[in-house]
Amino acid sequence: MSLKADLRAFALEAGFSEMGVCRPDAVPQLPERLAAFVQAGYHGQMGWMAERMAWRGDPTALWPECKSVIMLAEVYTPAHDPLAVLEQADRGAISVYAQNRDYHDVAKKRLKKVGRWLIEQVPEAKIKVFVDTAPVMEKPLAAAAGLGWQGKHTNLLSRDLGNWFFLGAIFTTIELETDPAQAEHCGSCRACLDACPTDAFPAPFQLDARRCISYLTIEHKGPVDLELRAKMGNHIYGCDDCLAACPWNKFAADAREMKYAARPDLVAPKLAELAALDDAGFRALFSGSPIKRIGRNRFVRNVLYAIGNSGDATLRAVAQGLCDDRDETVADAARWAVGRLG
Ligand code: B12
Ligand code: SF4
Ligand code: SF4
Repeated sequence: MSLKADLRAFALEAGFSEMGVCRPDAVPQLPERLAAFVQAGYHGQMGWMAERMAWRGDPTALWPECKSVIMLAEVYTPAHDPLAVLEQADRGAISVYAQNRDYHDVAKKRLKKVGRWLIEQVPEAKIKVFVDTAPVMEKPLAAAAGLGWQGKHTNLLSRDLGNWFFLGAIFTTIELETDPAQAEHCGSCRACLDACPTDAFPAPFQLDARRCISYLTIEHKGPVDLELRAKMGNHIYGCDDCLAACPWNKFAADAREMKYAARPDLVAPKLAELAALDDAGFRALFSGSPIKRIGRNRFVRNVLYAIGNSGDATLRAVAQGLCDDRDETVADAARWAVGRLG
């Protein structure tokens, strides 16, 4: 077998569900599209997207020695219906990807394992591994590497995997054979666009992150606009509504990593209990989880927005108890929730 075929076999055995390869300059439209996104202000407070745009938009600038980009898919398909919790107003909805261990740690470990194997085969080669946080546009690169296509919800999906998968990248100085890009199979479907509670898609294939609940609950600091917080429902960390709507999930591959299997206490946690978390309680509950990153204050802010949207008058006292919270954004959210529950 060729080095690439052996590499793919090793990556699949290690737990990834698909692998593809492209050249670092495979998507010449990247700088222009990234610039259009940032110029429109769609990145909101994610100032890091506007910084290092030269690297983010062009992998050859990030690492000039790179000859191949190896893109890998790490599946986390839920075993339960992720939309069921949206019907339970006294419960919080945590997106599927955050219901157990942090994928940044899990996928990076696996990428390093695959990278080490590659170096063992070609000792003079160099590699760099990336998951999410580096200035690398993983979705268009994965599309160029043949892992799937960017759907109208902007995430990568494929006919074999559905859309519940993370992406990871290995950049290498080895020139591996590339894979053909896949055709787009969204057709006339617009289920994801119609499912979005906040109308965050200005057009198909484009997202205004400032309106996306995932951004609002995870990235946005300070109070959320009144118009948007009322549309957040009981989403308290991330959002899966557009992903869950996609008909290609009928063919979704099963998750292979038990570390992503939902923790029972995070599938539909009680808002009243989450609102009572102090710093220590928050850190203990979310140790090893991606949720830990946003800290107690932003999390409790989100929980209070969900309480305000619950229509459940029994939760009014919970919000009342936080109206004088030391964090001004939490106190503002609490007063808003009390007002909504009248
Ligand atoms: C910033 C970011 C966010 C932001 C902004 C999302 C966005 N769509 O840009 C926020 C916080 C909102 C977010 C949310 C989520 N994210 Co996020 N996020 C990222 C991150 C760090 C960068 C993405 C980026 O570069 N955006 C900039 C824009 C310009 O790029 P783009 O989305 O590819 O946009 C393209 C289109 O607009 C296209 N375009 C424009 N016009 C047209 C027209 C046509 C016809 C076409 C075809 C294309 C096109 O050009 C752009 C460039 O290709 C990546 C990790 C990484 N380093 O890549 C993860 C990543 C994209 N996120 C991921 C996930 C899982 C999520 C969530 C599902 C999490 C959740 N459950 O809450 C949601 C999904 C929300 C959504 N519908 O996108 C995964 C997606 C995996 C996958 N299968 O695609 C990634 C890859 C992380 C990872 N390593 O797995 N995320
Ligand atoms: S993640 Fe939720 S809010 Fe964001 S675009 Fe998808 S459906 Fe809309
Ligand atoms: S829901 Fe429909 S339009 Fe959206 S990504 Fe899936 S197939 Fe494409």
